[in-house]
Amino acid sequence: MAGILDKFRLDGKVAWVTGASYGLGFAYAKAFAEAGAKIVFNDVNPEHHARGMEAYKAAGIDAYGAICDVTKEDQVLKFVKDVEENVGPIDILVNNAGIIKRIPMVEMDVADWQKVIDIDLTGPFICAKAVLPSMIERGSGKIINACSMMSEFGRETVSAYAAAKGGLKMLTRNICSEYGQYNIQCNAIGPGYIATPQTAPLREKQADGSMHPFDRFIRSKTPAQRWGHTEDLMGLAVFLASPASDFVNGQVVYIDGGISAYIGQDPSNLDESKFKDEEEFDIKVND
Ligand code: NAP
Ligand code: GCO
Repeated sequence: MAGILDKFRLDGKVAWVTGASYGLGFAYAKAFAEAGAKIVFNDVNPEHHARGMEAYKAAGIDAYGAICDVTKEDQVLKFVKDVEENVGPIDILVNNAGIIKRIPMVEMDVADWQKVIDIDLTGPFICAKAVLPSMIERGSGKIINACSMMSEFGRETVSAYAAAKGGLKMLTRNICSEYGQYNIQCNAIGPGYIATPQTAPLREKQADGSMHPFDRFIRSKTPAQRWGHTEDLMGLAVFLASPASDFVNGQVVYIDGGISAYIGQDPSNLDESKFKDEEEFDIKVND
């Protein structure tokens, strides 16, 4: 008799995580592998991709990886065709690849705006469109989008990113609405502030060795007074990729340590001596 934990297994499934050489994407893929899935991933930076392949190997994961830019539909269609030929049809897509540019809106070039929109919103459209026909034909599929606190809240300097992540929330709901009839579930993970290369600039120590003002700020907005870690998100990723979530559709599940439920406290009240330094990363991503 199958038990409840079997519902969280991914045995025999092919999971594609975009932008998964490191960061949250790597954590999602590692969790899927532990649940039994075959992992495929893509990236754009050849050096990062090579490091990613090594990291999967070191973790005992026989991942299929390729260089593929999610904003280029021809590259995505070739990637999906190669995966179907070499691995099998894609059962789970995680639209994880994403960038951020922190620039005051009035100073932001249209080119910078467009790059963020292309990668963070159009990329998920292109990748979902590439896998949906096969999911429809097979009568099942899971699509998980990478939303964000910025799917709900704005903040200074992240106009393009917030617009993209807000749009991605609605794309999630629309894929649910249009394709739920084919037993396809499209949901989103909404992480809070997680320690990865993308957020490393927000934690950099100041010249005098003191805490980055944003680091102190975000801890004052988080009940647990800490940054999230990639491990914190792995359980939710497996849940949304597995049969355990077959009746969950069109949802953004926020996993933010309580930020979205808490008005926050005066950052000067925080006892900095309690804080542990976050992991440092040697991968620098664009800002
Ligand atoms: P990250 O450390 O910056 O990693 C981003 C990944 O996306 C990298 O592997 C990067 O590959 C890849 N990528 C960028 N542009 C691409 C493109 N055009 N085609 C294919 N891959 C591309 O980011 P992260 O912190 O792990 O975040 C992952 C996702 O979660 C992002 O969508 C982010 O917006 C979202 N998110 C993050 C947080 C957080 O606090 N960290 C919170 C909420 C949501 P290369 O290295 O090859 O460029
Ligand atoms: C920022 C951060 C955030 C996180 C994440 C929060 O500059 O505010 O980069 O946007 O990346 O999206 O959920």
